[in-house]
Formats: sequence, structure tokens, C-alpha cells
Amino acid sequence: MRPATDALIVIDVQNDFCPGGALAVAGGDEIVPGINALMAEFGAVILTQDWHPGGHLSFAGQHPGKAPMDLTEMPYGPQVLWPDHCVQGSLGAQFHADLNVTRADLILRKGFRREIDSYSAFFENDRTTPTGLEGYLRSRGLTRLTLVGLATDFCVNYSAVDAAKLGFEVEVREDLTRAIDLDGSLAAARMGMAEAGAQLTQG
Ligand code: VGL
Ligand code: ZN
Repeated sequence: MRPATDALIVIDVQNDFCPGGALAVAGGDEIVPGINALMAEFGAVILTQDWHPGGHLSFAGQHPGKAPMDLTEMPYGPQVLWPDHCVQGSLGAQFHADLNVTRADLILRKGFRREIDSYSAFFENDRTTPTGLEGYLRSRGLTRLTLVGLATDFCVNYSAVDAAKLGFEVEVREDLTRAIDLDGSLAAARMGMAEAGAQLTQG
């Protein structure tokens, strides 16, 4: 059992990010047994859930002439456009059926505002609107975070970088993540996480 300061944060292990899902990440389902096993070591387990309203502005279908994986300019900066995914209440938004959700103390939903995406578990994509997770962790005295889940180069990456910048001690268990890998985004994410001070480990 790890110290009482340690939390496991499981990012977006949802059907739409697993094979067969709307934004499937290769091998996304392979990490589920390892994540479940790791939960047993932690006194605090937090799950995040990508949770978009229908017609979310990160969906390519909301931008005439654009296709999934194209870039667009949002008021807050560049934004990758995705296929419709993780729509609130849909099967695709549910956690993978084998993920041990019973063990979770907190399920943090993000991306619920139509106009703004939220990769990070800490801040929405304007980089300033907080999700509330920082306050939750601090008020529980949780200072050391282990991150796992989907996808390495988007939601895990943004969460790890924000956590490190906020002063948390951060480990990313790369063996328990899988990546989308758009145009070198995985290599860039690994560099960015390491630069921010997150430890990348293989278990
Ligand atoms: C994610 C793209 C869009 C993720 C969520 O969980 O990494 N990626 N929404
Ligand atoms: Zn999303």
C-alpha cells in the first residue's frame, strides 16, 4: 500500500476510446486489467470521464467543410476536431465494462461545456477555467499522482503537464496508457511531460 499522499488518476477509460469506439485508440482496452490491479495499491482512486453535450464544438460535424482530425481556430487557440465521441449519456461515454469503477472515490467529468474542450483533468482548453480537481486533491492532502489511461498524447499529457506545473509530484505509467499519435503527437507529448517534470515510467 502506498502512502496516504498518493492518488491514482485514471484518465478517460471509456468505450469510445477503446477498439470499436468512435475515437478508438489502438490497444485502449489492453490497459484495463493492469489499471484495476494498480488500484489496490492506492488509498485514493479518481476517474475522469470525457463528457460532451451533443453538438460539442470539438466535433468536426459542427464545422462545415472540416473533417475529423482537421485543425480549427477556437477563441482560445488551435483545436483538433474529433469525430462525435463521449456524448453525455451514450454507451460510448460509459467506462469500459471491465474497469473497476466501484473502487473510485471521485468521478470527474470534463468537456461538458459546448464551446470549450477539456483535455486536462485540471483546466479546460482555454487553460484557465478550472475543473475543481486541484482543490479536491489539495483538500484531501493528495500530493503525489500516478496517471494512467487514454489517450497518452492528449488527455493524459495535458493532465500530467498541468499537475506538474501546479506542483504535484507526477508519475505517468506509460505501460498503462495508449496514444492516438497524430502527426508525431506522442513524441511531442513525451517531451512535454518530461520537460514539465513528470516521471515517465514503465511500471
Ligand atoms: C481525448 C480527444 C478528445 C482524450 C478526449 O481522452 O485523450 N482526446 N477528447
Ligand atoms: Zn473529448
